[in-house]
Amino acid sequence: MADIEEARKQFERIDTDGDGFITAAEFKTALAQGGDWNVTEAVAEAVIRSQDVNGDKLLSFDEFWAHLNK
Ligand SMILES: [Ca+2]
Ligand SMILES: [Ca+2]
Repeated sequence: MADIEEARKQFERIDTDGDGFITAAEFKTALAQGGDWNVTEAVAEAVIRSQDVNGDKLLSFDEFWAHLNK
């Protein structure tokens, strides 16, 4: 069971424009900052797609949280 406070902090760090949704571009930037420079836009999109429940190509906190608890 992940910690929801930690998850929220992590989510907010990735969601750089603070609109409450993580885009593929934001995800890619976050991974690059974490030192993972091999992640391309296509990979980031695939990761978002794999966690995106409602198909809007954005990751909401609920979707992010659900994935952590799988
Ligand atoms: Ca955002
Ligand atoms: Ca979504």
